[in-house]
Amino acid sequence: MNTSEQGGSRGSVRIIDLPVISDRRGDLTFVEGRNHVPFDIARVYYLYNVPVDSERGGHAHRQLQQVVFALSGSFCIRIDDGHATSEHWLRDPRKGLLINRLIWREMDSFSQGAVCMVLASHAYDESDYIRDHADFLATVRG
Ligand code: T46
Repeated sequence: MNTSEQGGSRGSVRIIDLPVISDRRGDLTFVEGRNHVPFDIARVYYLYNVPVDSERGGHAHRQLQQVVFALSGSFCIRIDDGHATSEHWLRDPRKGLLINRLIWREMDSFSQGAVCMVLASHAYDESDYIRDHADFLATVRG
């Protein structure tokens, strides 16, 4: 993962390294809730068949925590915590990006055939989304 930041991350996101067990049959990586990720995993979803010019995200969550992985291929996640921005390239299935609550995220630059897997702390709830950036800034800046 290449990570570049403008103004520091302020703890809003961090990289999570998962274990890997390798032998002549290939690599095996596993993830356990409340061990490798700091929450019980309530939901798993994945993005695939994503056009290379697609832009996803463009929202924040009021309560949801998530860890995002590139299981295959690569893509970029742009992070805004309301005070600083950072850019994170995901391309290693052993490394995930933990995104805490009240973080704006945008995703683009998907490679051909990229697969994005997300581990989430809660079930899907549309009322948890903040989909307007001005509302997001007003919420985090209080
Ligand atoms: C996020 C990024 C990384 C559901 O019905 N259940 C679900 O679990 C999810 C994730 C979505 N949906 C519905 C809601 C929309 O009607 O699927 C549709 C597409 O969702 P959305 O436009 O939010 O997809 P992305 O890729 O922009 O964002 C998703 C997650 O929603 C979001 O939490 O952080 O992936």
